[in-house]
Amino acid sequence: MSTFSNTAPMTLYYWKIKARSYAAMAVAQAGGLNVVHTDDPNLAELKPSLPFGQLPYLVDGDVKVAQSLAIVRYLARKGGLQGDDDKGFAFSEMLIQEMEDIFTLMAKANYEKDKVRASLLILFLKFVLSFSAIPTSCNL
Ligand SMILES: N[C@@H](CCC(=O)N[C@@H](CS)C(=O)NCC(=O)O)C(=O)O
Repeated sequence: MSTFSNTAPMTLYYWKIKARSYAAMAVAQAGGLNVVHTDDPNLAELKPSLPFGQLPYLVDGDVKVAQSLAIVRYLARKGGLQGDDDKGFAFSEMLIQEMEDIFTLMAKANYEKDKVRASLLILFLKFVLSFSAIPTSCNL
């Protein structure tokens, strides 16, 4: 998976699943950045070089970034997606944190063994998404 642009490719190490690298790839695509996503990285081999021992991990030449939200922000900055002013930057930050809340909820539902609780979490997620204030309160 990669986006189209002429810049030197960055590498995003993560498994090919829709989880902690997904937002980063969406931002890369929106910003026209050349990011190559690995398919099945060898975590044991990479681990000693990872700042916190975990993936995702982005390598952009000599810049190496761990932590999924730091990667999202790094790519948003490179792609010029953090807004042109304070208001735009605040909106960008809000969206990143909202995305994390939604991801956390989805992960909880995914790993929830109790089917009733899982269903409730999914219902709550749908409620959050359908009543999100973002489309009406921000006019970017
Ligand atoms: N706060 C970190 C969490 C990263 C994380 O939990 N990574 C997991 C995969 S989703 C991992 O690398 N697990 C393997 C391990 O901890 O050894 C982030 O947002 O990047």
